[in-house]
Order: sequence, then C-alpha cells, then structure tokens
Amino acid sequence: MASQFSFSLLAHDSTTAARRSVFCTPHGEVQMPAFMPVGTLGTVKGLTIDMVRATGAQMVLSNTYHLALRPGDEVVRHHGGLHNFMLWDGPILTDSGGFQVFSLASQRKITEQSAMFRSHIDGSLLDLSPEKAIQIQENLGSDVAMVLDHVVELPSPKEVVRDACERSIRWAKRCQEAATRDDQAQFAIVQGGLDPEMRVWCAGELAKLNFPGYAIGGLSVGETPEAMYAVLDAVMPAMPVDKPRYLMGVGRPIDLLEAIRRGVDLFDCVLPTRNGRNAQAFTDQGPIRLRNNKYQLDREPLDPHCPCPACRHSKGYIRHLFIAGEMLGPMLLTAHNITYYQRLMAEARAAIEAGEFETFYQRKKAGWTAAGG
Ligand code: PRF
Ligand code: ZN
Repeated sequence: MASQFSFSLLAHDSTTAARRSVFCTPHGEVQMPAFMPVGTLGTVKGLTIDMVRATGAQMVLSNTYHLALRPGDEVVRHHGGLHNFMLWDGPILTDSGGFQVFSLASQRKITEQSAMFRSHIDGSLLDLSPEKAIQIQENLGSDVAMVLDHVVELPSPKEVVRDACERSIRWAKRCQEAATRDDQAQFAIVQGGLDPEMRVWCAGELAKLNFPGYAIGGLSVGETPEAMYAVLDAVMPAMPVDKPRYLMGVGRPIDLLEAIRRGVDLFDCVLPTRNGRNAQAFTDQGPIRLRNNKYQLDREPLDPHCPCPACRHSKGYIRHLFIAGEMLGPMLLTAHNITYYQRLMAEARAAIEAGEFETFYQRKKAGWTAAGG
C-alpha cells in the first residue's frame, strides 16, 4: 500500500499507558485519542454537516450494512462516494457489517464462506462475505474499512467464542487479499470474548498480518464494565504499539478514559447521539435528564464553558423543547453531547502531553460520580 496513511506517536503519559498520536489519511489528520460520532446512514442524526464539523469531530463512522441496504453502495458510488454524498470532507471509517449482522439481522447463518441473514428493513435475504464487505466499503470510498468479523454474544461457550475468533482471523486475511484501493486502509478486529488468553492469541495472529490499524471488537455487548476493563488489561499489551488501536462501540465518558489509560487511541459510540435525542445531556457532573421538572425554571446553560449551540440557551428552554416535542431539542442535545465528547478527548490529549493523565482521569471521575452520574 502506497503511504497515503501514517501513524505517529507524539507523546506518552508518565504513569499510565495513555498515548498521544496522529493518524494521517487521504482526507486529513486525526489527532488521537479521538472519538468518532456515529453517522450510520451517512448522517450524524439531527446535525447538518457544518454542525458536525463545529463539534470538533475530525473523523466520522458510517456503516456498510445500513448503506448497502439503503440506498445501496452502488448508488453511493454513483454520487462520488460517501464523502461527496454526505459532504463530509474529513476522514471516514466504515464498519464492516459484522456487528450489525449480529445485532440487527434476523435468521443469520454464518458459514466459512459468508454471513447469510435477512435484512432488518424488508426481510430480503443477503449474503455478506469478507470479499463483499470490502467491495461495498470500496464503493463507499471510506478512508478506513473494517474487516468482516464474527461477533458472538457474551457469555457464550468457550468453543463458540474460539470458533468465531478463528473465523474472524481467516476472514481478516481474505479481506486483506480482496483490497484493490490504495486510498483505503483496513483495520483488523481482535475478538475472543472475555477469555484473556484467546484475546492475546488473536491479537498476535492478526499482528502477523501487518494491518495499518487494529480494533478490539466484541466488547460492550452486555458484560460488566469491570469485565471489559479486565479484557483491555490483558489484550492491550499484546496490540502492536506502532498502529492505531480502536475500541469499537464504546462507550460512556468513564469507559473512554479507562480505555485511554490502557492505551486505546480511537472510539465510536451511539451514546452521545442516541441519548441526546432522548433528552439526556452529558456534563462534568454526570449525565442529566432534561425532561425532569426541576429544570423548568432553570435559567442556566448546561455548561457555561461549552461552545455548542445548546449552551447558548437555558436548561429551562431545552426542557421546554423536549416537553413540547420540538425537533430542535434533539438537535441541540446531539450537538452538545458530541461537543462534550470532543472536548473530553481534547482535554485527554492535553493531559497526556503534560504527562498528567492520571490526575486528569481522577478529577473527571470524581466529578461524574459525585452527583451520582
Ligand atoms: N465488530 C464490528 N463492529 C463493532 C463491534 C464488533 O465487535 C462492536 C462491539 N462493541 C461495535 N461495533 N465489526
Ligand atoms: Zn453545550
């Protein structure tokens, strides 16, 4: 692969495994640790593309599974690829569909060849192979394509976890062999459930394939936060140091900091967008529910230091929007929550550069937990 991609480590924290880095793509740089807002269908729900940019987001995530079903990856290709279609000129990462087959599709049947399943939209029968997942992502034209993986629910019997993990490694190889674009990098995905040895083994096998980036999948699927942190404790030391490390689909602000201090560089999660649409706002005092009566007469913003459009208004006004069913409510809280996550990542980057991540982590955690959040 010609080097349209590069990854540089800029600083290490003094007492934790936290890293400060920059990932360069054909559509620009991503300062890491970074959080990608989720734009499943080629839109970060409720936000115009200018609003997405204004949150400070550098890279967005979109989905193979959803876009292949609707409008179809050939349609997106006709529109000049996903960047052109949605007017986002920054880096885009697309997930492969492995997780969506697991979480959304019905009647799935996974064979060595592919994942067969029924669409959650119209029930039509679909066949997603590793080669097909890459072809779709090449049509979408994302900067980073994820390999197709086999995700299992937790807990599952050890043999089931091992079988899916081994298949994920074979599929990663097939994805690598299917690549035809040198302006798209593929990230491999480490599976292995809650078994620390299988995780370390999987990371080692995938590392041999020399992917430009590595993800940790199969977490945040119902296990406790402590179980997830234990997997990170085991697997992070086995992940290549000179490549970006991406924890898929995680999570709460505290999860991000727990993962960063273990060496994770990149995240995505629906929490800030989904919860924003549900009237939940993230703050340094923990999440708050704006439908609550106690905000009716509140004339203060969510956060006087937040630069987002929601924080020009009072909490009382935003509550009114939700109670009245006005669409501006979900839009404003989505903008606020993404901005909150982006500011958290910017603060984390500064703390790592200063060698003070542990103090920063303790201070944030104390704020989030003091109010019962
Ligand atoms: N695999 C893929 N996408 C994902 C996951 C995974 O395991 C997760 C797990 N939290 C989120 N998104 N391909
Ligand atoms: Zn705000």
